[in-house]
Amino acid sequence: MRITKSEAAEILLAMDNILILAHENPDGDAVGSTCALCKGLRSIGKNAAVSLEKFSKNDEKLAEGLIATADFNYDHIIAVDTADNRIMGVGETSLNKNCEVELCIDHHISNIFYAKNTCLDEKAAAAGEVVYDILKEMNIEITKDIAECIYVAVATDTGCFRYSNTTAKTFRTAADMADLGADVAAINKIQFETKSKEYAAIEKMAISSMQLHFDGKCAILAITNEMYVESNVSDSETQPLASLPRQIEGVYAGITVKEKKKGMCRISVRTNAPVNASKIASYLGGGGHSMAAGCSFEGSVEDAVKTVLAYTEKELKESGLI
Ligand SMILES: [Mn+2]
Repeated sequence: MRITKSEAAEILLAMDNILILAHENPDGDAVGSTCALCKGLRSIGKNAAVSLEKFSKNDEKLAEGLIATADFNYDHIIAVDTADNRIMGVGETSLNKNCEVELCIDHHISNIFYAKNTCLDEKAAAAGEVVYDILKEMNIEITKDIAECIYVAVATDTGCFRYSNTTAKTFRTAADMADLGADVAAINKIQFETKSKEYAAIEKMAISSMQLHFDGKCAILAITNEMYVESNVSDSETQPLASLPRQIEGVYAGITVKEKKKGMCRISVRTNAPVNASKIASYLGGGGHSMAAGCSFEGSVEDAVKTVLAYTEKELKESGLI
């Protein structure tokens, strides 16, 4: 059932012993929004914890002390920033992806309504924005700690307020977080102005692998397993690679194929209007937003590239660009 933010607030107020999950490969929004919610719930005396799959060390400070231990007892499961339970990250728990989710808080237009209750605001730039609205409905005091989680969520999902999902409300949310004490300069430096040597090494290889197709309207990066080994980068650090191909002038579809392990690829699609990223990803069983989407692909990098290029060509044609 689709519910409003105030209904979500009521449901949360009635719950205790709460486990909070997010999608696999958790990004800044997934970590920031789950941790903000967890901290908010704990601040009013609820027993709550977060279970996440491996995330970037940039986000480690946000989750300090919140990760569910093996003996954490819960009565309710909440999922944040997760449009589809097939991409649910269950972390160290013994849960499976089909676990019964009582409440889903999300901003993906591709949400499949797998949860008992879904609070979806597809206009929100980040799940963190929705969590902020719900915490306010619950009259929870937003501490500096919570504000920093929400700021990370909103800043990372908008590429530091550069992507087209950024709205006036996103800026207002960010401004509120600054007012509430979030150290935005320090966070921006960590999130957007610092890269590890390992990441720098794979970025260099990724850029050399870039190819243009369809009259320069599509750029594609192929990151092989060998590149991961050579650079020694952790997978959770490689998320910024996805934004590189779309930065090329004239590109409408920027594709990144990452071979996480042999025969298993992750495809990220970033587009400029009118090309729809979610449509391209959905041909391969994935989804997301109109300008940022993703999917998995079983097969070699070469096959993944060939297949995603075919669907990209289809979408470029349907958009009247080629
Ligand atoms: Mn998000």
